[in-house]
Amino acid sequence: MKPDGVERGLIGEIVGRLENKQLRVVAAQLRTIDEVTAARHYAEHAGKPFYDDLVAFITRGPALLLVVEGPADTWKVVRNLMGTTNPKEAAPGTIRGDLAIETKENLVHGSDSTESAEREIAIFFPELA
Ligand code: 3AN
Repeated sequence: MKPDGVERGLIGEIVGRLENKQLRVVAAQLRTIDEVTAARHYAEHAGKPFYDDLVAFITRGPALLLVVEGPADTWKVVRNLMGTTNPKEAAPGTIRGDLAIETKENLVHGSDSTESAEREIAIFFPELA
């Protein structure tokens, strides 16, 4: 959960949606992400026009880092719960569709493949990797 979700007091709402779907929270930490870690995490976006704003946003206050567990391809389940990147187009019923309106402040990040889940868990929870 990105800093906007924590600032807006949406921890319970968003974690509740994951738990209601029967995903298990297996690691959680409230942490202000530093710039070096943000740059590792968002390496694929380096050089894009929104990159500097994205790093400033993701480091501006505590994020809630979560690892959730479920059946095979849980990353897809999480992405479906999140809704599309642009909240203006995200379906009602999704986190972004119901709770966000601008792409820049879209509340949540979710790994987009098994490989990125492994990579991102290693960045944020090296003790689990
Ligand atoms: P998602 O978070 O849905 O996986 P990505 O990985 O394409 O989307 O983008 C990562 C983050 O970069 C997004 N959550 C959003 O904050 C930001 N972002 C992506 N595309 C744009 C864009 N066109 N304009 C502004 N910010 C963007």
